[in-house]
Amino acid sequence: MSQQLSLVKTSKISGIQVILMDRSPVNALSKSLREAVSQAFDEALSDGSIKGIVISSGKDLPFSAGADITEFSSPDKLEVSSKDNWFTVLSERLKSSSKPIVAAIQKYALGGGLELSLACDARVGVGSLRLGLPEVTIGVLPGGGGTQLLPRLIGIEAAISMICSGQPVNGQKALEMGLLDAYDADATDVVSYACKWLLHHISQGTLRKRRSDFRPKALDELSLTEMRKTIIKQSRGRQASVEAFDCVMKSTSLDLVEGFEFEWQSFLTLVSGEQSQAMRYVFFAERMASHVPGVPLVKDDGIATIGIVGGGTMGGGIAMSCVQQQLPVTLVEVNQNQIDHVAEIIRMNFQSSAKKGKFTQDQINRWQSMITYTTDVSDLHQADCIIEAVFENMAVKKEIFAKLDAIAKPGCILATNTSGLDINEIASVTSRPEHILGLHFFSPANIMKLLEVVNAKKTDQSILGKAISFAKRIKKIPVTVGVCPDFVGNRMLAKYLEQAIWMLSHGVSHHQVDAIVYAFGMPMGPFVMSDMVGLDLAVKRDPEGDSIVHALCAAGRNGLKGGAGFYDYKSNSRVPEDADKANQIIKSWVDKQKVVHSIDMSDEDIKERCLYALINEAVNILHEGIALRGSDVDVIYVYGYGWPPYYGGPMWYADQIGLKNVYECIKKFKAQDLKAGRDLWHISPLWQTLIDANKKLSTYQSR
Ligand code: 3H9
Repeated sequence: MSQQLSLVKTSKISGIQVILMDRSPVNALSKSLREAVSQAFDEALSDGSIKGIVISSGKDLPFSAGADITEFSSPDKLEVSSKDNWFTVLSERLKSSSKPIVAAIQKYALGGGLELSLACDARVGVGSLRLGLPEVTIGVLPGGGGTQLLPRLIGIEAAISMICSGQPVNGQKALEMGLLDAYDADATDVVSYACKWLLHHISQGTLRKRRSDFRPKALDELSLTEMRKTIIKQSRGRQASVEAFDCVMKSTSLDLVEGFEFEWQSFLTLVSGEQSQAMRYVFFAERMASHVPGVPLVKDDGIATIGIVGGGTMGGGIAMSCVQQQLPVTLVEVNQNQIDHVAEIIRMNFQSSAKKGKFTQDQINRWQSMITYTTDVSDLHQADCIIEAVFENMAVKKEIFAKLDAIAKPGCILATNTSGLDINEIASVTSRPEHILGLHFFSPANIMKLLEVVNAKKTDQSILGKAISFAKRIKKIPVTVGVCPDFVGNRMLAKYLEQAIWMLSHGVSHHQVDAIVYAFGMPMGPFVMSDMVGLDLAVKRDPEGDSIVHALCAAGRNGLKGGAGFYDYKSNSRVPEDADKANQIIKSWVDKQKVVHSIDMSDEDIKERCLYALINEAVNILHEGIALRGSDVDVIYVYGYGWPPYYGGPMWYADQIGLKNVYECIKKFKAQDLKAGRDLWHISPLWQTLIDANKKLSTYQSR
């Protein structure tokens, strides 16, 4: 007989009690779901006719995405001691249970979901699976016993790798490392698979009880110190990874109950800390970015085939992203040489990921065979979405769009990957501007998650909805923006680079700026980044200009790819090294500048000038309605430019400093710069409006 509890469904199969968690969409373990699971366990334990228990998820639902993150901001939902923490209480209760309990996992078991399964005697899974403890990615650590139970199951080193990186493993890997006891990639019915497995082991008496009664082998002192140093270096300021490491280490010296308590206190400290609050904000901001008022979100974008025009770095990367999600691509290049070149680059990129163990050779072969190359644009007549990815030249793009308009089938989405040209102008050469939009991928397009979806003046909103859904399908994070030169991310970046270069004229060195920005937490400073992108790109965009970048390029220093830019680079190295030649070029360029009044800049000024230039431009962008929300800007900066997620993004960061403080500082910089002969800060009236209303940038919505 089947019993219906609100969030849990139970049934009995051959003496096995099956408990199915049923909370859409991801089985987040909210307080109410936890209570329902507890109640179902109690009933199963007290029923004499039950031989064993299987816990799983309702049809089509994942096992669980872990604790309900929305509850982390309500202290009443979090208990003060591990003795009251549901996860660890349950873990202890299950340990003492006389009946074997198996977690039957489909789709994914993450965070508290995986911890729930670790409390069981065994774990089995079917189909494509992800198992992981991603807590550090939202600034906390596994607080449901994971740091104590996982090392006992799979060993210290493997547990550290999973917990401190937050990266999940797939089903096969989980089986090999002992995280799963049984796995069938081809099976579809996880409950019957688990029941069969459990009944077999009960009949044979071969089920081992959970291995929680021993302590994992400790690392020797030297390895421990080295490993901790590596974690500190890799985590770059993220407290949670280091705290998680320390918790895992405690599993070698504390018994389980003491270990749970140590872990829980660390969890409580982190969850109320600034880093986790910022990272949880980013988590929800990312999801909110897909919701645009007036844009219908579609489950099925109707896109089955993709056309790409241009097989440069961007076109090749976009093709890789599409085929990895089973979307066949037809790629157009100008001649056979170019086709051979792009095919080879794609092959090499896939191979290098295969060497790192990310993909199998079979997958790569299949993906490569899904790309058809051609020199004839009319071969794209069947494509459902065509992405133009040629170099940044308006005349060339217009010519291509006129051709695409002539051959594309009705309803086809026509997208340009321009990083900043006027999409309205591009659309104007076609008879169907409502089908035209921007898909601004970031380089390398097969790796970078951010995608600016550019809503042009005449773009049909249902087409925009399809483009957002397509972006998610190819595992990108879409943020919708309006048309303006450089859109959102690069427009902000231009002001940041402008400040960085301006500071050189005031006796600040490029090394100093880069070191300060890096120490703040960005992946690299503005000058290292410029070298990486290529200085010649800026010169191509503005050949008549007269900047430090032009001076360096004139001396043959185009950036990293040529081994020389603001810095020198050894062959095959990305490590910037001090370059006398560049220093001389910079010095003579600075000497030529007509700075009427030199400004004294402290390290703090340098940091603020860089960061506030970004923030100030974002406020202009929000005021113009080019970005919809402050949180969208933050998503763009975290996922497109490496802003440290524990500072939430530029808008969240400004809120923490206090908008009035940031505003006053910007006004001070503007006054200083005006006195020195330049007007670099355009200050939007939105600043004063927000300050007067005591509002925040991170929650601001422009319409
Ligand atoms: C934890 O477990 C702590 C424990 O160790 C100890 C505690 C004591 N909570 O991403 P999607 C929502 S910490 C609440 O669009 P997908 C999400 O906001 C947790 N809500 O789908 C969205 O809502 P909306 C450790 C959650 O298929 C909807 O579900 N776990 C949670 O692309 C659909 O999500 C994690 O860090 C949650 N845990 O991806 C995993 N998860 O529709 C976090 C999702 O209103 N979650 N929602 O926008 C993920 O990584 C992805 O959401 C997941 C699904 C891979 C699960």
